[in-house]
Amino acid sequence: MRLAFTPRNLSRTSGAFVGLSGVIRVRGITQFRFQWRKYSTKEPPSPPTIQLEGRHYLIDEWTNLSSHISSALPRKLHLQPSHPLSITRRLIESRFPGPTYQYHNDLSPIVSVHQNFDSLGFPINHPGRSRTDTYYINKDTVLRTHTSAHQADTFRSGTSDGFLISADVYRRDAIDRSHYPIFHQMEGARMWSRDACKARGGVPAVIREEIESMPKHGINGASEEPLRVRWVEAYFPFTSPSWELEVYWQGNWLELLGCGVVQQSLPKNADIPDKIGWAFGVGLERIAMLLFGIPDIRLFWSLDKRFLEQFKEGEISRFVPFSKFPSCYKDVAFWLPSSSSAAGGQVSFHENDMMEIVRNVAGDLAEDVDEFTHPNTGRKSLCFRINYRSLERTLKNDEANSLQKAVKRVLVEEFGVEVRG
Ligand code: FA5
Ligand code: MG
Repeated sequence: MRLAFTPRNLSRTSGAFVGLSGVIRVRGITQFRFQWRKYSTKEPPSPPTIQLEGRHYLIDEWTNLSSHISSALPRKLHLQPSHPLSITRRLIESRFPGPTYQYHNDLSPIVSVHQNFDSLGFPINHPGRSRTDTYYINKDTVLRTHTSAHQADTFRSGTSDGFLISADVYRRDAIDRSHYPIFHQMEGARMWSRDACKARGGVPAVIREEIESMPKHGINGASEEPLRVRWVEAYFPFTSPSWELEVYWQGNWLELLGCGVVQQSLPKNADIPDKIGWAFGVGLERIAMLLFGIPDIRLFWSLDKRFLEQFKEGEISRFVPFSKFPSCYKDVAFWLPSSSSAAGGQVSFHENDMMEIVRNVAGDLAEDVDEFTHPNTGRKSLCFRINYRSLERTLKNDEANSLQKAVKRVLVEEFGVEVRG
């Protein structure tokens, strides 16, 4: 890892620094402001920390949080009453009534590696744990990658048989119209005592009975066509068997949720070994896109009145696009440096690093980023096509060119690549 920092503010009193703040870059793609807390010549400097939600966290070689991400932490879109994500959340909550189901909507996104991975049985070499996939605050602390991070604690608290947890989650992931590095999930789970169900025909019979009695709704969403859905067998370390539910959307299968029967290790570790249950984790943006006819996941983050004023608490309405602004495609092709010539040894480059660079440079002006194979050469180089497009205005070619120039600069300066075109 390469670390570089640009001091912004050095203050000096009676010969001793009392404060130092600036911007720290970990390979350019990861930058945030830091503050060294007060010290004098008598006191050794405190190690660098990052402040999130009012607390200081030590940073280390695992830290890979960008300012684009950390600045979104306070938004809490799922709690804004007339935002489509909150309307969607409330609609699902109304089908899972209390007191059986308790709702948790304000759990902090900052969780331990143990909560996010270990408590759910993720093996140590699971790709989801890598810094290319997960935002680490430091080696022990992450931004939750899924609401399942709270399953074990909520089962252990034992305050209700079922729960719904709605929250913002964070992942280094692809850039396209259905993926965003910050999105919202709702975790649902329900436990039954095997003994208590015996007299009523066993757990499956009791579940069937309960499903029959759940409140129904007649909502079809924004599409006039009947929805095509399919169940796909899946794998999660904490459920077995497991499935994912997909729907047909804009010409492709779009995944909505993962679910399954909770692995027995979870109730066992939560001191409720007699219990058995199911859990699901649904992407709230994906459901809201279908319900409201929202064509691009970036729109959820829009502060444009033309978006926000279309929605009312408790109402499902069809999104009316403002207008379709033109796209601006820009390609970049580059060779990675050989590991021997790379400063500091081996350089590894993951597709998600490209996504992170583009997000940091272009923010929501990047609509999608595709990796493709350059047709003219057998030699392996990396080629990406970036589609710049604003949802709110016409993007000028000059503006797209300067974004593209900035992306190339980060690639060269921070990853040492040789740009070919
Ligand atoms: C999970 O996150 C599991 N925790 C779900 C689960 C819970 C399984 C409980 C079993 C029991 P997955 O990675 O598939 O699974 O994500 C779940 C849903 O989140 C996806 O189906 C999709 O709707 C949504 N999602 C995933 N990545 C993104 C993204 N980058 N942008 C928007 N939505 C996303
Ligand atoms: Mg999935």
